[in-house]
Amino acid sequence: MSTLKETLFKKIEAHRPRTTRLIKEFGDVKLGEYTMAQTIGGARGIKALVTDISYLDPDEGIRFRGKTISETFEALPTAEGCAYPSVESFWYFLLTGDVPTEEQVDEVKADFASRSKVPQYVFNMLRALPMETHPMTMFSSAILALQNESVFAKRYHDITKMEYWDPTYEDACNLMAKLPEIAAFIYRHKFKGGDIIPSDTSLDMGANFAQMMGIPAPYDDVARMYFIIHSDHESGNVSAHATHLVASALSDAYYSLSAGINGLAGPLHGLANQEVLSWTKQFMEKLGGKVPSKEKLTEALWDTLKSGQVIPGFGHAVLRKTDPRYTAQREFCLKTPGLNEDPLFQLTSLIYEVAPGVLLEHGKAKNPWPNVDAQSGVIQQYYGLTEYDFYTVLFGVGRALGVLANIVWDRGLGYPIERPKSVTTEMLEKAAGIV
Ligand code: HAX
Repeated sequence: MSTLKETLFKKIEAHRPRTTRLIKEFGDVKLGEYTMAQTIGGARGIKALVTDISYLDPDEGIRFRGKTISETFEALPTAEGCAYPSVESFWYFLLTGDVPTEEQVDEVKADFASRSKVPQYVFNMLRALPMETHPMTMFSSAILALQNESVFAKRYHDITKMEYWDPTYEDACNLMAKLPEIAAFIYRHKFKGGDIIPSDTSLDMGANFAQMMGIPAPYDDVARMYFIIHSDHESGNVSAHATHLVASALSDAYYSLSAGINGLAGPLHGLANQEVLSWTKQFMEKLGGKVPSKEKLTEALWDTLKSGQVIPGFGHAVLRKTDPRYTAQREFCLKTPGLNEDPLFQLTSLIYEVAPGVLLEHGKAKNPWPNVDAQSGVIQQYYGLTEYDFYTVLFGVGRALGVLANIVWDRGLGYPIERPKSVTTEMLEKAAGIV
């Protein structure tokens, strides 16, 4: 058993009594009340999910295993010449809550290398899809096609409930080891005439992904940063919740992740990174590539709102301040010569100055500040990844880290099948005393 798996097993075993005790001895303790508006409004804010992997504070933003984004970057080991920690070290940290040693990170790298071979039928299936298929459809289909490989599905009838975490962990690692190559294949197949660059598993995930994409350094660091900051955002967001929900039926990690990726493909969720770039670029093209004045930008933002569209990249269901994932990417842009002068970055900075005021005046959005998606496309396009309908796939590789770590723990702690209760409109009217 690898150090990671052994450590994880010990942590799961140590954690189980805490969950069991809470259910047995304190199952009737009330966590709060909820309102009609919350029930109609997408279960907003109802405390109905448990995770110890990350927590989203409305004002402070995300903490992974108790650490903010900058604390996470600082704590995890960074290979020589790299500005960001390896994705492998982050995977160890997300699963166990422990900062791994360099030897432990090397072990994860070697383990991923041994699991990384993508079966040929996945590539054949992707090649058979119409070329105009959206990259997210390709990505989700490839994950689902791999379900054939599920260790959980094969072992399910031979193991007990408390052992479910083990094959789920195997499926999660097998998926994480393969997703970067699948993502890069989709990119090169769809946008680079099928000129595929083979995987080099002697490299860490960030460097290997950059080379399979055909983008030179420092894109390896961009990939590391990008995958880490997009990984987890507690359990209530659409992609995490969809993955958890499907896994709660004991569907394996392939079915579950594919469902989560389908949720990520919505424009109010992960696809917002594509929407931001398409909105911003179209606007700049109209102005002949120039950064607009504040007045012109204000006008364009109002035009978008008046046409009934949302301003992509702004607002959040939980956050009430600027998203620290936005800030982490902005800091990367500011400290990168060339990128800090890029017209698209300048326009994004101007939108940051203007859009919150417009949204406040508009008076609807509870949070007028930018989220993760407002900044991410700027970095990608600067490094030559201009095909913005691919951006959500990058988000998906990162998000897989978080949602897969979560479903391993879900199985470890034996969380049951999800089954919230629905009511009819008439029942709500009766509760309101109007019928
Ligand atoms: N532009 C215009 N209107 C907005 C808005 C925005 N950026 N953000 C919220 N609103 C509107 C909502 O549409 C809603 O309008 P109605 O009352 O007419 O339905 C109202 O303000 C209240 O919404 P809210 O409570 O502030 O926000 P929600 O929790 O309902 O929605 C969203 C959160 C992120 C979906 C929302 O802010 C939005 O649509 N933002 C733009 C899309 C986007 O950037 N999505 C990515 C979010 C981060 C993420 O998940 N990344 O993957």
